[in-house]
Amino acid sequence: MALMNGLKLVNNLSGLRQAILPAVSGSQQRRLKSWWGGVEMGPPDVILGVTEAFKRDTNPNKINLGVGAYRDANGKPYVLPVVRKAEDLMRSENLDKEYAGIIGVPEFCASSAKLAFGADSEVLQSGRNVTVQSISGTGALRIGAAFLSKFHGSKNVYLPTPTWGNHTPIFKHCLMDVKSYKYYDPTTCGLDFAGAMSDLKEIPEGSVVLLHACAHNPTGVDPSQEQWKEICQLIKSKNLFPFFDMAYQGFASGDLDKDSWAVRHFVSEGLNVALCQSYAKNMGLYGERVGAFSLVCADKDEAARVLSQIKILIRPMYSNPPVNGARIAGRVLGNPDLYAQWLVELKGMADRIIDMRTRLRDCLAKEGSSKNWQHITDQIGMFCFTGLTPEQVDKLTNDFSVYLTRDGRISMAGVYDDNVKYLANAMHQVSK
Ligand code: IK2
Repeated sequence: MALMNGLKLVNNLSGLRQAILPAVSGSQQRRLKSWWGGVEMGPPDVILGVTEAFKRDTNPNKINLGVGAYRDANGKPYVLPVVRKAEDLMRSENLDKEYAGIIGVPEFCASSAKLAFGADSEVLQSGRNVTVQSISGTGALRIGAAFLSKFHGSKNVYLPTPTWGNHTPIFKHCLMDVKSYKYYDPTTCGLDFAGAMSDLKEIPEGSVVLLHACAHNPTGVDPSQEQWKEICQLIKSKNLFPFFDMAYQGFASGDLDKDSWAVRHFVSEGLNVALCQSYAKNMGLYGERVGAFSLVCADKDEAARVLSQIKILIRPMYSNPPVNGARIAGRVLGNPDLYAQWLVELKGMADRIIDMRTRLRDCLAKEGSSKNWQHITDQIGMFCFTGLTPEQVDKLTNDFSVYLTRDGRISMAGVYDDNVKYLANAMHQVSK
């Protein structure tokens, strides 16, 4: 009966349409056909577009070094055994699927702040941090940018050159004025410390400065602790606002405390920082989208007011974050046995990447390359900024099916025993 009524309704509607159509003009008819005829084709994403091109390639030797996603020693995606354990634990707890609150899973937020600022942090003890769950690191940046845009006195945000490709669009989306400061020196494939300091000196008071806490993406070049101290001093004296992006804690050196040294140093110097965290890389929770955004405030009262406003920003964005990944991370961070296991597995990933850096450099030498590849082992974290030119990158892709971004960045996490020789040969062929 319901079906019959439905069919009648469809017939009546198409009859109505036929009755109306001849009466409307040609241009109106075109409008009825399509709302989006004027929408132009956009360019593919510079990083994720590389994966799309890789998937289309039929060469059995093809290598994808575009996206920063860890692969095991056989080149396969890796789910940390500790994550599987946490999932088993969660299954046995027979959890419900209720909404989290706007700020996400509270235990996860507390553990995440502890991981970043340190268990004995004065900030946590005095309750002057605001920490909310976010849709991974990208979501944390998005919340932070939205908050700054609404409440910070200056709309200027200074990004290092180069920086992760998504930083500019995220801040622009939030109507911030995106500017840059020098960071990388292509002649040394290392840090342009003098350039960075002289640019930071010129930045107007109150501006936001984005800092990669560790394992700078895309260059793999981090300041030393002495250099961080100088940067911190300058930012403090110029009254700039430090905004940390920490997408790789533990992934750079294998040591979580060492990798958060810069953040903790700034806080210990009395700077009230913003901080974005991601568990995509260090816990391998890429698609679970687990992260956190924190603001260190002057006191508990300020923190309560800031939190209330962050909730007001999040609510119309996505209402509240997904619970599954945060529950996994929360268990790993909160259970001493799982935490201890995680440290071992995290170090294992960091060490494999460090080992592959040495292997790649050795293989290039064996190929007979006379170029100086020392930066491959000097750089740190997931990426190596090879110094290859866009033309050399094109040749790598077209002649050898090695996929990477055109800035010459390779994800070291995609290099493993079976492809390192092939890669070294290809790099040598295009750069000799
Ligand atoms: N911030 C930085 C500096 C990042 O590198 C990332 C992750 N980028 O990974 C993709 C790539 O460059 O190949 C993020 C933030 C945020 O990542 P997510 O949202 O996945 O946590």
